Amino acid sequence: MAEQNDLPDDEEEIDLSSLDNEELVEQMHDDLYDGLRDEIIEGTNILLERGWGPDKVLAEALVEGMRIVGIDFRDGILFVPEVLMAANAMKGGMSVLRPLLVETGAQTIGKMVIGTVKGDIHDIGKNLVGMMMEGAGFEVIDLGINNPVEKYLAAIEEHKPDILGMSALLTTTMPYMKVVIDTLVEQGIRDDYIVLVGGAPLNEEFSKAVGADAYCRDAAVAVETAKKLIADRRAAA
Ligand code: B1M
Repeated sequence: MAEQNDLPDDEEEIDLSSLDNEELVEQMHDDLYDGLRDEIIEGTNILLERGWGPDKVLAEALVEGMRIVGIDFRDGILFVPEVLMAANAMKGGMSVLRPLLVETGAQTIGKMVIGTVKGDIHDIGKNLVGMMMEGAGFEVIDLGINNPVEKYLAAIEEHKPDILGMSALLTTTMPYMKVVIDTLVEQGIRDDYIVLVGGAPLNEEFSKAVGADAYCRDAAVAVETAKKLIADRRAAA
């Protein structure tokens, strides 16, 4: 019989250090799903102490966990607040790993510059996309909100990303995406980048009309699309 002060089974504290590696990685997937930042930081540190390389911890514990989150977000099982919490937990793990990854020079999947277009200050969706992309192993350079074309151009010149991502939430600001893409065309650099666009008022047709490579309905689709287009591009090269 359970003692009076025992926690119910699903609230029992788990001693992460008592788990073997396989159990710990599985537990970290669950903790990411539940947005438990402190547990993710602890699990990350335990795996590192057991001799795992930062790239292995990133791939097997964090990225794989966020992949599961991404699938359930895409399928309508998880919603924005839960994904933001998962992304925040992921960021906790990343804060431990980032300096180590820089040291070891581990390869990221690709690089993306992302920003909300000029005149638009909505950034919740963009931030979610950035976090999910980081979770999937991309390096993300976030330009924030209200970006004029010059800011995008300076950023792609400086960071040489694979992907330029733009977000817009207003019907009055979404046409600005065409201004940016037309400028890339004028400068003869359009094909140097994969251009992805997103935001609630956009759709596939709009994305084609402005000359983007793809419209991303949500953050999970952004990750899938980015991975696919980068793989296609590398295969073609
Ligand atoms: Co504003 N707002 N807002 N707003 N706001 C909307 C967009 C609106 C639809 C509300 C409404 O009237 N029903 C409406 C737009 C109407 C229209 O254009 N037809 C509107 C308006 C009118 C305004 C103001 C003009 C209001 C005013 O001041 N009179 C003003 C505009 C200010 C400006 O930008 N210049 C304004 C201001 C604000 C707040 C500051 C109060 C706040 C923003 C806070 C912030 O972002 N930090 C706000 C909010 C919160 C909203 C709503 C309620 C929610 C937006 C949101 O965060 N959604 C919104 C109504 C709605 O959409 N239901 C509304 C959650 C987010 C996770 O979804 O951003 O769609 P979303 O992102 C998704 C996908 O779209 C996609 O992935 C994300 C994650 O799955 N995605 C990308 C997004 N960007 C991507 C980029 C990619 C890929 C995928 O790149 C590769």
